[in-house]
Amino acid sequence: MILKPMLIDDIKIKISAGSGGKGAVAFNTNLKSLGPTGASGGRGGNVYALGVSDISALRQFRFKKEFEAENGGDGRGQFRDGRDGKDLILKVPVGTVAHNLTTGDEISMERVGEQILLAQGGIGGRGNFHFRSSRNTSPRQFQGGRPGETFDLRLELKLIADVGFVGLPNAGKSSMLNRLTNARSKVANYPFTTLEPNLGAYYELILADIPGLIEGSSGGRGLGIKFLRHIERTRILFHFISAESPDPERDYKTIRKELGAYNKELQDKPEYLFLSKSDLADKATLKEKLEVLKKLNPRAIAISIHDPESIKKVEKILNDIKS
Ligand SMILES: Nc1nc2c(ncn2[C@@H]2O[C@H](COP(=O)(O)OP(=O)(O)OP(=O)(O)O)[C@@H](O)[C@H]2O)c(=O)[nH]1
Ligand SMILES: [Mg+2]
Repeated sequence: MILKPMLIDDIKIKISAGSGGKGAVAFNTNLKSLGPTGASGGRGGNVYALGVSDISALRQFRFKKEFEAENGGDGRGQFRDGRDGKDLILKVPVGTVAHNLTTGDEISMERVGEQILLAQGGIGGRGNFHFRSSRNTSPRQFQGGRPGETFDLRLELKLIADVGFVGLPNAGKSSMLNRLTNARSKVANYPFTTLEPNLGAYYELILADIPGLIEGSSGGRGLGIKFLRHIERTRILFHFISAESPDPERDYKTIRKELGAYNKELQDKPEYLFLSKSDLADKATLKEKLEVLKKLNPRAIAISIHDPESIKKVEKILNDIKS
């Protein structure tokens, strides 16, 4: 068995930008004049986040929790400014929301390659050269460097997918993801097979399969609330209800309720309803259950991974979404 490490999607770290270097106090000694030559300190390094496509990139923060950019160098004599501190660039997956826990500010990483400033380095202090004036030709003043910004940062990954798969456990979500894309989501005949979200690409559409939801998920039951965040930003929901279910309407309402309890907006997303594993029900029962679902959502269709015609229907829906 291949053990897949757990997806890290919510983690807290502390970041500190570098402090500025202090200004120097120095005088010109080799020339006749005793003019000030103390230069300024360098700027402290900034801390940036860089968007990457690897959704497991937050794993680097699992054990190491404190990250600091370099301090600026101190100013020196002979007008030599201190060097700037090196910036620190943290790679985070696209879809990460970074919450500054001190100010409450939040920023969202939307694109691969995008670089966002998280913490600003402190400016360097001025050396005595900058304090010279006609009245004070030999100043001894200088400034210390300013401290860099430092704060606790919560990094929360909310996958950015076009379509989110939702439903009770064992409804066939992962099977359909695998059928439609080249994903290898684990499939098995027991609830909670999927323990973390899986992504698959259908042409340019990203499909996200999340662990099964149950009554109380939004309050933390089962695999709980933890995964609902991953469908918050999907455009469209595919809702799977097994044709084996004794009461499809109840299943539907259970899931809808959990979605709404987590975030009302989830209930407003366009939803396609699928009566899944249709090959497992006899014709009459299937018809009856599909009628029930059609009353809830006129777009409901019956599907099965063993029925190529129904796969085509799902692909047609995806093609329409795509265009
Ligand atoms: N006969 C039949 N079995 C199916 C179909 N789709 C899925 N299954 C089976 O149903 C079981 C559950 O499928 P999964 O794809 O793991 O279901 P899931 O909704 O991802 O389940 P969780 O990850 O637990 O939420 C597996 O044994 C699949 O082989 C189908 O269309 N027909
Ligand atoms: Mg699954």
